[in-house]
Amino acid sequence: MTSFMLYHHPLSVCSMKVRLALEEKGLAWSGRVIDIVQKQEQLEPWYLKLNPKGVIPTLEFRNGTTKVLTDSAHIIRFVASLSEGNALLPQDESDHQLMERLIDLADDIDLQILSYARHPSMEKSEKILNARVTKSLLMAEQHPELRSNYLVCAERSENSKTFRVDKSHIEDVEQSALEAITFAEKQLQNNSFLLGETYTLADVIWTVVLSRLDLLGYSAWLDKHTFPQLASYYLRMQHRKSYTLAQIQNEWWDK
Ligand SMILES: N[C@@H](CCC(=O)N[C@@H](CS)C(=O)NCC(=O)O)C(=O)O
Repeated sequence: MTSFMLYHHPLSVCSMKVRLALEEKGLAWSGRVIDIVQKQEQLEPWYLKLNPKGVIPTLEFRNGTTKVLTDSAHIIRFVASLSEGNALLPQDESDHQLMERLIDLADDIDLQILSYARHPSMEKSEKILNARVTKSLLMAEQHPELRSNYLVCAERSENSKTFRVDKSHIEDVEQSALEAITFAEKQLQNNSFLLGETYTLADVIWTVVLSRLDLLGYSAWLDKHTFPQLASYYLRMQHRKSYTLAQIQNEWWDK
């Protein structure tokens, strides 16, 4: 029998992408919450053995043998490729290529750095990043076999601290997000979904991206006068049952 175990966090945008893919596919799954806010459980050695980068989400797919998948964009493509459940992939090859492009565009928006840059409390979010650096360095000493992984984790959080206050870096991220959004807006012209009249994996990832941009206060990008197609699409996506089931939550962590 097939089963799915997702290591995730309710408020993590990467986790939301996978939860929404699982719900839209109509698959039953179980989850284990990894506390990336207070306890920094993503840095526990047992978890690093599953996900060497020390990030969520991770999906364990059990089907006689166990397959461990990391990286949300990779996981959602895997989920969509399964024969069981609802179809989330287009039939046509040119539609498939367009879907891949839309997924890449959404995945390339660095929502993490925008989230750190726009967190309501710079102090509290800095505390989280500092806790990650401290724990990574401590674990690197205590677990020499995982030292190189822990050093990468420490560097990632250090980089986040630097880039989130780097105005020109944030402007570059915002500019590429805006280009992606402009592309999605054109795609929605006369279409119910990003690829036409059928819901696909591109809609999964874009729904989560729009929801995070909404939380981050990019209201001009979700405004019906600026991007009318996208604004009404976002409203429609929020009304899907999967949006609630997958807990696509517009909430800040540790305000
Ligand atoms: N490209 C990866 C990024 C994963 C990622 O950065 N996850 C965040 C949560 S959304 C995380 O685990 N952060 C904890 C940390 O950086 O220590 C994916 O999409 O899965």
